[in-house]
Amino acid sequence: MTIVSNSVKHSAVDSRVDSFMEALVGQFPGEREFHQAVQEVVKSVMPVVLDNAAYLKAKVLERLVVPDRVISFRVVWVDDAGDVQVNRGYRIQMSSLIGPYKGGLRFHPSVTAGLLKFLAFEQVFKNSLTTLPMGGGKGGADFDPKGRSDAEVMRFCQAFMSELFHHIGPDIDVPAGDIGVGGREVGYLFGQYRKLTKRFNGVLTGKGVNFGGSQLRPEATGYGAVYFASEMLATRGESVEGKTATVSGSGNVAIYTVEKLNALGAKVLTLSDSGGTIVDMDGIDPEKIEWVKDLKTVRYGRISEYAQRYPNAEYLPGERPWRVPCDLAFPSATQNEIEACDAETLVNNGCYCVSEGANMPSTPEAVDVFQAARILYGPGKAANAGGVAVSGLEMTQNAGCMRRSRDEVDTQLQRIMKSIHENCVRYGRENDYVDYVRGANIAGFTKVADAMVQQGYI
Ligand code: NDP
Ligand code: 2IT
Repeated sequence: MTIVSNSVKHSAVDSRVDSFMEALVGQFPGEREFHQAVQEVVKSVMPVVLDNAAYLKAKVLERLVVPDRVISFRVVWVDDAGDVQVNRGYRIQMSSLIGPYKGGLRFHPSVTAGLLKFLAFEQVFKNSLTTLPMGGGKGGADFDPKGRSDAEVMRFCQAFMSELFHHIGPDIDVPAGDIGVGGREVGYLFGQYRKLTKRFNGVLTGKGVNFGGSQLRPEATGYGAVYFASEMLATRGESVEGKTATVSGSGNVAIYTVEKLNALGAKVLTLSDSGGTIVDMDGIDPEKIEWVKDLKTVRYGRISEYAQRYPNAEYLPGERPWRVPCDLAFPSATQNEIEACDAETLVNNGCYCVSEGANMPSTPEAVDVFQAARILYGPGKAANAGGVAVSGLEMTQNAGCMRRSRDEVDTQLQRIMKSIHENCVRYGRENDYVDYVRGANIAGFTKVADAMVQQGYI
């Protein structure tokens, strides 16, 4: 690959980015998060594209922003009161250039085709970074699991899969979990797929370990985000041991981020949900995080209950964790949860390493604050790739009818996070600073763009 030649001037690059984005916004109006995600990638890779005649001729950027297909469907189910409910379901099959479509399902009332397009687009580059052969996709529904009974969640999953099964398969498209979709939902989805198709295969990842799931898949995203932070800190001769950390969210990614931070000797001060933040200056220790795991995955409760269970902790309704001073921050809830003012507060209070467990949790203005302050900033598509990487291992495990031990998966996960970090440094180093955004985007993009050129105009 050729890195930017000096002949490509910055102003020329900027104007190409502007005209590309203008066309995109015109083509896909109103899809704000999708525009945001594309702009970040296009800013990073435009110099590489302008310097590569084959990429220009093949119109790689213009093709990468249009999904292979967008599947949209009605999901009809009956709630516990006997009322008929109607939801919108989607699967965005973004790119299968380097492998079957791969990416999670999100069940949340905010889900739209545009929101899923941003996630599917990010997934293409993230999956490419993992070094495993996976294309990119994302799906979900505007179903809100909050307050729903187990039986309602099961009926919804069955209704959702009754349409989705037409479009997926172990060598076609392999969904997994995301917000609102964890082990319970994947189990119900898999059961319905099996009933409809009579097939037992690796069509979904994040399955229970007793029916083909990989060891360590639930832990993988959170553990991976901490391994990525460790790699970033190592570039400054440091580690997470003895550091204070803030974590947002209290779902799958947040819980296992805290678990790994504790194991490596850090002290975690916060967790949150859409209702507010809990601050525990004594640290959310291993016993407390076990309690949170039970709260969130067995009782489906709210994080405010933590402050009742542990009275030394404080609950801050309606607040995010970012004004609590810390060394390390792990945004692990949702997109755009760190705005510029939050980023300034974090940096001013001494935070110097941000590892994103969530997808696109920092606004572009917040990223500018982190990078201007020269802190270690690991964007989601690199830092949270451990989850889909272990999903990729689960796919190979299912295809080969074999099983890996927990230690084997953990070793692979650490190796993959290290290799993602190395690639970010390789493509993102600028004198004594690593721009992990640029590094991740260029490393993820080149592999996919080369595959596109090599496969012809299709
Ligand atoms: P969960 O559903 O397990 O947990 C989500 C957490 O984030 C909950 O605490 C939830 O609070 C909070 N949250 C969700 N939406 C909002 C919102 N709009 N405002 C404030 N808080 C919110 O999801 P995951 O932990 O799996 O996912 C978290 C993030 O990590 C997402 O960005 C996801 O895309 C990303 N991710 C997940 C991977 C995985 O393997 N699961 C892999 C890579 C990235 P509440 O209960 O109040 O809604
Ligand atoms: O955003 C993500 O990478 C995920 N939700 C995990 C996707 C997967 O296929 O494991």
